[in-house]
This record gives sequence, structure tokens and C-alpha cells, in this order.
Amino acid sequence: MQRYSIFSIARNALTNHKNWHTAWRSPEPKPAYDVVVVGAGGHGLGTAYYLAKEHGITNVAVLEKGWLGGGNTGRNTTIIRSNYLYDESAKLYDHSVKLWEGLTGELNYNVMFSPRGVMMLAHNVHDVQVFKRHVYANRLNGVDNEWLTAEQAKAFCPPLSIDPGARYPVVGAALQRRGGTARHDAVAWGYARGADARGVDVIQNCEVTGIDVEGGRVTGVQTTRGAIRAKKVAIVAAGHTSVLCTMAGFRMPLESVPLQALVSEPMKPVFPCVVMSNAVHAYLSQSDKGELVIGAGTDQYVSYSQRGGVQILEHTLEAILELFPIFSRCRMLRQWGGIVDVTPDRSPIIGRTPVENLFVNCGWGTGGFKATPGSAHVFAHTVAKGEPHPINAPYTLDRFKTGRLIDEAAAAAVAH
Ligand code: FAD
Ligand code: PYC
Repeated sequence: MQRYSIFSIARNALTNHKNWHTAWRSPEPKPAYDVVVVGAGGHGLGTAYYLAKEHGITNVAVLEKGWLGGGNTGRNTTIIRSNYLYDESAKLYDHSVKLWEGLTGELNYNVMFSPRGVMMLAHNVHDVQVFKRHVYANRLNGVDNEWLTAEQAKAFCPPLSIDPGARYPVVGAALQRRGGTARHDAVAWGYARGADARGVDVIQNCEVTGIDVEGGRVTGVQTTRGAIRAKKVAIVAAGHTSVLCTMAGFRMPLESVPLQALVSEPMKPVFPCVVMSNAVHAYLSQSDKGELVIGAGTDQYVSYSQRGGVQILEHTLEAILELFPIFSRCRMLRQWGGIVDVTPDRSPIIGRTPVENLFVNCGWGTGGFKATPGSAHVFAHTVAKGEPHPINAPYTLDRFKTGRLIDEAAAAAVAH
């Protein structure tokens, strides 16, 4: 891995930035690999990184149809938390938060993890009951979460209005102090650089157009840059997972829908934490550039258009202004969308498929950024060993046949 001294940084700056080394290579695809990972988002790149680092499997290609990090990894609002309800989720998401806590050091790349606290607002008796249940369940699992009164919530986040006359008055909040945000594209770049340094080929502009299966076993992929043989294939393609699995001959229990977000003009630091409100359907934080980062709900129909409906946007801004009337004069700068893959129980699928040596990591829906390191870590184990890591063992595809669901609809509810 290239390291720069203070002198080489000064030299490169003085030579008009012409001599920087690229952070990863742009290799031509080889005819065959031990593992082909489809999708260079954070989860796919992280999987390749841990395959190389922890399992010594370096003959790996990550194939990306666009540019790395250009999918949901580069489009999300970067909220990180592990305050889900069930024991299985506590293990998975808290594994991830623990990895986030050391990720900058692990990758020697600043992913700007900022545990500034994630506060989920309660507006009615139902919210109070649901969030208190989460607080108690989390604590039993060793995951931090605490209950705040409305006044304590206001003290934690001064711009919040707790006016009792509001249409949706704030009556309390659940706070996870270890939750927060990170820099989304830095995560993709850090994993890409770390994987590349260990010999992984990260190949952009290489769309997978077919999956080769012989005798029930995967043998390779067809791509826009030719056929590539592979002993194992790992699909990590978020909103396009169903398309890829159809190529391999089976259907997935997924719906792909647009989810959108927007940012305001930049302003001085005014917003110290992350606030989410399921009831009014909006969430807010402030980026390091000073923009208010605002998230909306999903569109109500299945689509592959990376935009999101205008009426959803309008509803979100109304909701934000109910909670934070102080921002009523603030102008919005830009808006975008991503395609998220939603499972019936709002939990991911991480494991084997009906095709031998073909693995899938998907179904993160509106909430997979927080899981990036944990998901990649356990998925690499699954691909390397052909068996799940104990943490992802419950997240099988066939739970939708057996009925052993992990229903996290309440934990994921802001965006859904
Ligand atoms: P992606 O980053 O989407 O990577 C998949 C890659 O596969 C893409 O780059 C795509 O181009 C590639 N691909 C697809 N098909 C092919 C093919 N045929 N051949 C080759 N490559 C292919 N989660 C949170 O935890 N917190 C949040 O605050 C949050 N906010 C969100 C806000 C928005 C607006 C959106 C859209 C999502 C949000 N999410 C959030 C969800 C989160 O972004 C995703 O769950 C997560 O980033 C998924 O990562 P990934 O690596 O699996 O997918
Ligand atoms: O999962 O915390 C989350 C989230 C917030 C916004 C979108 N997803």
C-alpha cells in the first residue's frame, strides 16, 4: 500500500498534483478467479477485503457495472445504529458498530465515523411503548439505548421543537449514543484500496449480464467485458439482486423501490446529532460540509428509476418543518435517489442460494449502510467456508419458507 511522507505530499502539491499514485489499479479482467463478487458497493468491496485479509483468498474480482460506490453506498444518508429489536439483529448490527469504531485504523483510511448519537422521537403512546420495548431489549443484549423525556431530548438537540401544541408533539425519545454517521464514499474507497493492495481486482464498467450454471453449480459469469470463470460467485448488488438471481434461474423475495434524500444549502454547525421520527416520516443530521442531510420514505411502487416521487419529497419537508420550524427559511440544494431491495421482514438475506457456490448478500433495504463492515465480515466467512458465520446463520433465504422471520419493520420504519 502506498504511504506518503510529509515531503512527498509537499512535492506532489508543488508539481500540480501530477504524481499521486492511484488508490487502486484498473486491471483487465482475468479469464478465471476463485471468487467473483458482483457489485462494488461497500458490502461487496468489504467482502473482497475480508476474503483477502482474513481468509487468504486473494484471487478475487469485484465486478461493477458503473463506478465503485456509485450505488446506494454513495447515495445514502449514513446513519449508523444498532438499536434493532431482536437478538439476531442485535448481534449483527452491533458487530457492525464495533467494527465501525475501529474502521479508520483498520483501513488506514479516514472513514470519519462520528458517534454523535441517534435519537428516535416518540409522538404518541404507541411510539413510547415500541421504543421503550427496544430500549429494554437492546440493554438485555448489551446494546446501549436509553429513554429521554421531551425536555432531555431538546437538551440533546436544541433545534428540536417540543411545543406541546404541535400536530405531532414530541413526548419522549430513545437515544443510542454510540450511533452516528460516517463518510459514505470513504468506506467504499477504503475497502477498495485495502482489497486492491492485497491483490483483489476491482473492475469498474463491467456489467454482469449472465450467470453460468452447470449441473446446479455456478461456473462463472458473462459480462460486458467477456466471460469470466469462477469457482464461487457472490452477488452483492442491492436493488438489482432480483435481476441477477433471475439470471441464475431463481426468484428472490424482494421488492426494489426508490428511496430518496436531499441536502440543504450549507450552514454553520447547528445540529449536533441524528434525529429520526417514524411518525412524521423524516430524519435529519448535518454533514461535515454543513448541509442538512434529510431523508424521506420509499416510493410506494416498485421501480428502478433512481429518483423518487416529488410528493414524497414534499411530505418529508413538511414533516421536517413540524419538528424543526427553525429551518423554515433554509433552501434545499439537491435531491437524489437509490434503489433499495426490501424483504418481507425488513431483515437481510446473507448466505447460500439454491445454486451451489452461488452466494447472496441483499435485502438491506433502507438500512444497510450501518451494517457495511459487519455484513462484509460475516459474508466473507460464509463465502470462504461455504457455511454461515454464527452471526448470519439466521439470515437464510429459506426463512421465508420455514417462517423463522426476523421482523424488524418497527426498527426500519422511518424510511419504509
Ligand atoms: P450498493 O452500494 O448499491 O452496491 C451494489 C452495486 O452493485 C452497485 O454499485 C451497482 O452498480 C452494482 N451492480 C448492480 N447490478 C450489477 C451488475 N449486473 N453487474 C455489476 N454490478 C452491478 N442505510 C443506513 O444504514 N443508514 C442510512 O442512513 C441509509 N440511508 C439511505 C438513504 C438513501 C437515499 C438510500 C438509497 C439508501 C439508504 N440506506 C441507508 C441504505 C444503504 O444505502 C444500503 O443498504 C447499502 O448502502 C447497500 O450497500 P451495498 O454495497 O449492498 O449496495
Ligand atoms: O436505517 O437508520 C436507518 C436509516 C435512516 C435512513 C434511512 N435508513
